[in-house]
Amino acid sequence: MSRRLAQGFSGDTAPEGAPVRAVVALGANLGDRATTLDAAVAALRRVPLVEDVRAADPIESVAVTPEGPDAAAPAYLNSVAVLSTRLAPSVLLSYLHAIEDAHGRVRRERWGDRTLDLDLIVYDDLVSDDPALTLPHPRAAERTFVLEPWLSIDPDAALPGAGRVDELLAQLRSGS
Ligand code: PH2
Ligand code: MG
Ligand code: MG
Repeated sequence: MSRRLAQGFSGDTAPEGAPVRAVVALGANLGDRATTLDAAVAALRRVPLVEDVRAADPIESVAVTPEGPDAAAPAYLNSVAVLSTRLAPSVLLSYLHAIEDAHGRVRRERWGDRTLDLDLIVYDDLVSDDPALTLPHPRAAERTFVLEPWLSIDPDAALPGAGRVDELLAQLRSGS
């Protein structure tokens, strides 16, 4: 766990209540995906101490499974929201889980089909290996379906510890 996370974020809010930037990835591959993603963004806007939510236009993507891309599985709609918050990361995560639950999320197998998935990708510049909330999200750097919508709303986006999103995306696309 990083020192800031250990010392500065034990309460419900960020230190001194200063707003920080957070990035949330949204995904859905069951049900009315577009309506669900719209509703999830609306729900994010209603979370207390969350402001300035900006969401990317959703993109469609082939389901990635532990065995690799699976074109036979229901395809995903993916988006990314950038927001400003004074919530501590663990509290923000709890709200994300509550929004997932409100949209009928059933937790069965890992990476299984889902009505709604909300992942906290970045919280300020925090780097943490806490298993309850690893930051940045450990697989974000290799997920086109996260990086592409994120870059569309923030051309200067960067993943702490991994680099600029435009460069990560270029590497993924060139297969390097
Ligand atoms: N999420 C997963 C597993 N696989 N594939 C795509 N295309 N999009 C996702 O959001 C996604 C996935 C687990 O969270
Ligand atoms: Mg996910
Ligand atoms: Mg998730």
